[in-house]
Amino acid sequence: MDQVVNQDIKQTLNFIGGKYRPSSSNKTFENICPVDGSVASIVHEADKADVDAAVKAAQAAMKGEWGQMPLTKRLDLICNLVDGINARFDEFLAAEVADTGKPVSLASHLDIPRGAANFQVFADTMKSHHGESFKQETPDGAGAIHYTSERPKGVIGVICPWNLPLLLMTWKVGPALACGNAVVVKPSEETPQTATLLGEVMNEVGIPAGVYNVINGFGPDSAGEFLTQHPGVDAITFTGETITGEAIMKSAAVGMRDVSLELGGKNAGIVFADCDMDKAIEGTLRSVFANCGQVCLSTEKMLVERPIFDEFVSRLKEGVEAMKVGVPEDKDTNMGPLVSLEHRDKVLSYYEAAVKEGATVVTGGGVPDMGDELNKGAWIEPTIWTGLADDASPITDEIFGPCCHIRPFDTEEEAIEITNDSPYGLATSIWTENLTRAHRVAPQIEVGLTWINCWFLRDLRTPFGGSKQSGIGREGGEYSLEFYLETSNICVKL
Ligand code: NAD
Ligand code: 6OD
Repeated sequence: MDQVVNQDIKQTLNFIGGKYRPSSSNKTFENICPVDGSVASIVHEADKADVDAAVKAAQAAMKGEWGQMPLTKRLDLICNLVDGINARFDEFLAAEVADTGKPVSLASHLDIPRGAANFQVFADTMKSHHGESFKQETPDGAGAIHYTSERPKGVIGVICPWNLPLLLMTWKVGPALACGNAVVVKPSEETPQTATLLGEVMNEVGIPAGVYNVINGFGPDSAGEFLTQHPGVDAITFTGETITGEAIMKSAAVGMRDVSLELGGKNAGIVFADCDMDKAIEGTLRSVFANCGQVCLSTEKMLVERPIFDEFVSRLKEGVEAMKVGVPEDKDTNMGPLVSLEHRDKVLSYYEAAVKEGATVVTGGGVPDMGDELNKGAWIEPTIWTGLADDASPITDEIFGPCCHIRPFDTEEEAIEITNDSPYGLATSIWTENLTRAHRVAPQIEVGLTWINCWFLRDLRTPFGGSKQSGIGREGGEYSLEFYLETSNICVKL
C-alpha cells in the first residue's frame, strides 16, 4: 500500500544505524490487533535500499568501535539490555499484547521476561566460554601445539516468526551480539513492534549504532528476501515454517552462507496408563492450548493408552470447557485470539477437514461469539477431536492452532511408531510414572526435544532444535555460540 502517514496512529519505523527511519519508498502497511481488528500501528516497509543501508550499517559497526570492543565491555553492555528492557517492561508488554492478542498473564510471565533473560544467559555463556588446545607428537620429537581461535561471523540476518516475537528474536540476537556480531533483524510483519522498540533500549544502554538494525516488511519480494539475498549478510538464522526455511536455505546457498533453522513441528504427546492423570491433564492443557496453540512445541497429536483413553478424553474436555477465552487484560483469560484472521482461516480449514474426514468433535470446532466489539478479532474455539485415521490432514499437517486429536494405542512399540511416522521431528511429551519405560521410550523418538512428565520446561544451556524437517542446528548455551562464531585452528610447531 502506498503510504499516507496518519500521525494519529502509532508508526512502526525501521531502525538503521541507530536511527529510526521511514521506508525510503514510502510504502506502509497496517499492523492489525487480532483482539478486535483495530490498527495497532502503521508499519514502514523496508525496500531494497533500506535493507542495503541496514546491512552496510552493520558492516560499518563491525569495522568500528564494536569490532574492537573488549569482551568484558561488550558483555556488560549486553547485560545492561536486561535492565533496559525491564525498565520499560510495560511498554514491551503493551506492544507484544497489541500485536499478538495473547493474555497479559502469559506475556508478562513468558514473553517479556524471557525476551530480556536471553541477553543475560548468553552474556554469561560467553563469559565462561573457552576454546580447545591439543598437544601433538611429531617425528622430530619437538611436538606441536594446536589451539582454536574464534571470531564473530560478521553480519547476521535474523528472521523471526510471530508467535513469541520478542523471546524468539532475542534468543538469536543475544548470542549473536555476545559473540561480537552485528545483526539485521526482520521481525514478522504480524508482530513488528517489540523488535523495533528494542532499538531505543540499544541506544539507551550505549550499544554502538549499526550493531542492531531492524527492517520491517514481508518475506517474498520484500524485506525478508532482500535481506537473505544480500551478499553482505554472512550467516542467516531463521525461525518459522519449514517451507520458508527451504526458500531461505536456497538464498543462503548463494555465497555459501551458514544457516540455523528452527522450523515447524507436528508434535505428539504420549500418555501411558501408568501416568499421574492429574499431571498429564494439566500438562496437556498447556501443551495444546497455551498461546492459543501457536507454539512450535505444541502437541497436536495425543496418543493415549487404551485403558485410560475414555477417562483422558473426558477429563481433557472438562478442562477445555473450563478455560476462559477472552481479552488479554482479563486476569481470568486462559486463551486469546489467533494472531490474524488469515491464520484463523487456515486453522478453520483444518476444523472443517477434520469433520469431513470423519472426526468426532469432542468439544469446540468453531468460532465463538465474543460480542459486537470483538467479533472482528481472530477468535476461535479450543477444539478436541477423536476418531480420525492416521493419514487425515489434521493428523499429518502442522495446524498451529488450539486443537488436538486424541487416539488410543495398545503397545509401547505402536506409540513410538505412530509418533515417528512424521516428516517433522521437533518435540514430544511422555507421561508415565514408570521411569524405566520413560528412559526406554525417550531415546527412540526421532525428535530434538523430549519432555518427560512436563512440557516446555526450559534450561537455556541445553540444546534446542528439531530433526528431520523441523530444522537444522541447535540453539542454546554453547550450541548457539557454535553458530555465531567462526572457529579456526592455529598450529604452532615447537
Ligand atoms: P513464516 O515462515 O511464515 O514466517 C517467518 C518469517 O519469515 C517472517 O518474518 C516472514 O516475513 C519471513 N519470510 C517469509 N518468507 C520469506 C522468504 N521467502 N524469505 C525471507 N523471509 C521470509 O512463519 P510464521 O508463520 O511467522 O511462524 C509460524 C511457524 O514458525 C510455524 O511453522 C512454527 O512451527 C514455526 N516456529 C518454529 C519454532 C522452532 O523453534 N522450531 C519456533 C517458533 C515458530
Ligand atoms: O524456549 C525457547 O528458547 C524457544 N526457542 C522456544 C520456541 C518456541 C516455539 O514456538
